[in-house]
Amino acid sequence: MAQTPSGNERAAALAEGVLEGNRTRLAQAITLVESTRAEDAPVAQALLGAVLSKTGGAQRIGISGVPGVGKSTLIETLGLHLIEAGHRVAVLAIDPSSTLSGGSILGDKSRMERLSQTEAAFIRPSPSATTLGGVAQRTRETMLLCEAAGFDVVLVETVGVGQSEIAVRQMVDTFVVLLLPGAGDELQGIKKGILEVGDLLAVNKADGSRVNLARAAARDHAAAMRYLRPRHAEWIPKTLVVSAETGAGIDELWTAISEHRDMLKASGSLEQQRAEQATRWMWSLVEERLLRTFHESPGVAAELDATVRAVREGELPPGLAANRLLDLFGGD
Ligand SMILES: Nc1nc2c(ncn2[C@@H]2O[C@H](COP(=O)(O)OP(=O)(O)OP(=O)(O)O)[C@@H](O)[C@H]2O)c(=O)[nH]1
Ligand SMILES: [Mg+2]
Repeated sequence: MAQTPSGNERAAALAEGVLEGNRTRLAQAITLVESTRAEDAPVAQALLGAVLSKTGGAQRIGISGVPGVGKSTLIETLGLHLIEAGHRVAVLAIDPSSTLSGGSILGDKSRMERLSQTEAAFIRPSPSATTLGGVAQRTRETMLLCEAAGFDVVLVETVGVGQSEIAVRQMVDTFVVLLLPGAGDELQGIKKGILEVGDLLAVNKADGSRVNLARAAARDHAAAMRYLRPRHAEWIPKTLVVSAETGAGIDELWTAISEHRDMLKASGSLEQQRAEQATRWMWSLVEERLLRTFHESPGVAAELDATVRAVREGELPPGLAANRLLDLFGGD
């Protein structure tokens, strides 16, 4: 029987392939970091450790907005535009709805048909059937692998619903929020939160009969933005008008993304933001691991259901219940 390679050998071979920009190895490396098998975890971490010094080189951009706003179409148009300008573009997705519906993967690939056939692009849909935290963690690691493989622009698509958008905000340099034309009602409907995390707003579908509507929406959003406290003293989020379908305004969008990036670099905020993101990521991993260990602890597992029930029925104060569970955890 042939001897299977050790974890370290596997990690080293994959790291070498990734650093050479080998797409098959990159795909295998991503599958490894996405794996939920316990024995794969140390191999994945060894692999990430081996490529770490070659990461960080990409412009990391998040693209968010409500379902159907045109994120995938925009990524296709922007991606092709960037590749023409000599960039290598990786596209990742965090889609909490795909974990529920079994995946919008097919839809996304067909929406990015030309991009997915381009050698300078790499498209990786989000893994399904895990928690959002898990998906976000994997996407972050996938981003690092893509950087190590030489992709200099990483575009992360996420549906604009609360948590997933915050998860992406915390892994990118520039966060773009796409909006639909038609101000008024839409403006009311959009949570203030999504505007607060955006570095750039772009009203999409500004084509055909919607051009004027889109311009009006952009003006309204720009006005609304003035009431928000900017995330950076040096940057007032811009509002643009684009059409992912016709390509109108895509140049301007890229210029604005690059201006934002230049501002981050010149002010030292890029380094600071990435340092904060990395430490926050570490803490979220610590919290996740601690929580898992807590649930797996035999003492806790034996009492958990009864304790939760007692709290639900008002028989036990939550504080006391927490103390008891933690004592059980500490006693293991
Ligand atoms: N007219 C017009 N239609 C567009 C534009 N961009 C996207 N669409 C259409 O809008 C629909 C949704 O586009 P997608 O790119 O799939 O939107 P999405 O935001 O990725 O959607 P989800 O991934 O489902 O959240 C498709 O039918 C697109 O053809 C645009 O600029 N103009
Ligand atoms: Mg999409």
